[in-house]
Amino acid sequence: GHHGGVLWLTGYSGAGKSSLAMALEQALIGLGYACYVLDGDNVRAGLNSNLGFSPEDRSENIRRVGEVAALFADAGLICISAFISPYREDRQRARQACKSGSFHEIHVAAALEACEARDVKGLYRKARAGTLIDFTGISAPYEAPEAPELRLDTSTEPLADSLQRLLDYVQQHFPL
Ligand code: GGZ
Repeated sequence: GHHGGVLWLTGYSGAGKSSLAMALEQALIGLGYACYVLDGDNVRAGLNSNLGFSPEDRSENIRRVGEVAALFADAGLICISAFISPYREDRQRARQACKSGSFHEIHVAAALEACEARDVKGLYRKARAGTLIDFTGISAPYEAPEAPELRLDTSTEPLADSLQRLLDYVQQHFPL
């Protein structure tokens, strides 16, 4: 069997992090990997239900997710985390919470313009209108990774191609 590890997806809202994470999880399970996705749906609803989107709350959100991801990796799973995680320092701290070499930063690098143009949930529109404050890319910062282990541009490449490159990456780094 494979060793545990963390695939840390970071990028704007609407970049495709959750879609990629879910599709990757299904593909990996089909190949015989043990994996689990952490995202806003299962973490912000429970463990982090007391946190919002202020800079402090985002940092605490990512600190806890980093610790949980490290635990899943220790348990032998491939933990796929899908959070904006806008601050470089917070992602660095998540990396340090994990065993050396087990943390893989994946920049889901869809351009902000593409995410805003799609605006699947209408959040960018609300952010522009000022009814949604502190919105990443519009009224809150996003610090792009400088040296991610992998970068996927989901705004110029079909999601299926990004998924395949991610799958190749995992199979290379986590031999069965
Ligand atoms: C950014 C927000 C905000 C603000 C609500 N800024 O596209 P979504 O809807 O489904 O994913 C976004 C999600 C971001 O939560 P994270 O836990 O990933 O953020 S962080 O890592 O920064 O802690 C978006 C929704 O929550 N959302 N308000 N102000 N995204």
